[in-house]
Amino acid sequence: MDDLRQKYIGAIADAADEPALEELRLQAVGKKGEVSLMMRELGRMTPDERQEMGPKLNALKDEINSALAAKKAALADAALNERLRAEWLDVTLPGRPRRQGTIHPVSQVTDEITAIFADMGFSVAEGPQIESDWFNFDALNIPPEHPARQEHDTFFMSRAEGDDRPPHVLRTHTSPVQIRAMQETGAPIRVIAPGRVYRCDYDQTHTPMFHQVEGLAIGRDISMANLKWVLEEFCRAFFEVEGVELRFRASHFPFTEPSAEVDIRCSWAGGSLKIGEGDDWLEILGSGMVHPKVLKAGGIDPDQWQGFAFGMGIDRLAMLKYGIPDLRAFFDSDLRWLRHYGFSALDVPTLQGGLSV
Ligand code: 2NL
Repeated sequence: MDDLRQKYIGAIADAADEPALEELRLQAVGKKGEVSLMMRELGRMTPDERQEMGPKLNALKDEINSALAAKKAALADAALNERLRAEWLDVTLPGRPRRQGTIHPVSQVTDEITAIFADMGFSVAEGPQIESDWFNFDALNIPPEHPARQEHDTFFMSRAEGDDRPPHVLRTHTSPVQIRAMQETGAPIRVIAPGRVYRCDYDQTHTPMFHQVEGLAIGRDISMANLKWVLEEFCRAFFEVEGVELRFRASHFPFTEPSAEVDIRCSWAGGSLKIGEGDDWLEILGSGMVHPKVLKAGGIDPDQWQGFAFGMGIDRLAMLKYGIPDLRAFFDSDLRWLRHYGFSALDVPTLQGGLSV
């Protein structure tokens, strides 16, 4: 029995892995194991022999089982240590840099608007942000003493003493871009002019720089009916609502006659804005038939040509579409809030609606 003890305790200590250990367990204390077979012999012994051998065999069995358990634990420990060594990682290494940039909502909305009007045959015109007061005002039928000049809260460029060239201003609307486009292209013409404009004003709904898009369509017989269709198509595509409803309210602008302000049907129920349903109206743009004097300033004969124009605030459209409450947030230096509204670096503006003309 001492031989048996020596044999198994030694072999267990030397076992290389768990399968080897299991093999030893079966050989020693398994059903047909050496110790188990010896225990079966007890039945054939005399009571005295049994009295002596029984406890010894039980002790041997216990001893082997303990050695197996201890070796099993030691093997598991060694395996864990090996994993810890092999899978070691340096948590102090700097992280991989992540993309931080996002598309600005104003840029995205500008692209969305451009895509929609492009589908209706409008091209994009651009022009200087510093304009002569002729292009910004006179050409738009706003003569020097016109009250609209004051209402525009214009930023004037400073002039050196004795410099009496005509005053220049930061453009207060993108209309001068369209005057230039008319002068360059003549009629017929279909353009939109998106871009930055400036007015000396600052509160929750006004920033001194904001973005406007104006549109202009001149042809032989372009009418208010065409204006109405173009604006309805635009709103349907932009707000992604099939049943948009617009309301044209008579208004006044110096550069259009007749003029209309346009409201869109909406609901403020539950504190959130829904476009295209409900009993409320939201003003979204100004429009009208281009004034003959403005056509003339653009070098177009008002006896031969006519057309419509409209203007709207891009920032406001972005706020309405994406539910952004405060205009000033757009022009903060800290743009982390953009992520809250779902603007990501990978967002690519899409062609809206699939309009056809
Ligand atoms: C508004 C109103 C408007 C225009 C802009 C325009 C341009 C030319 C000729 C005639 Cl070149 N009109 N632009 C016309 C009507 C309204 O803007 O409330 N904008 C935010």
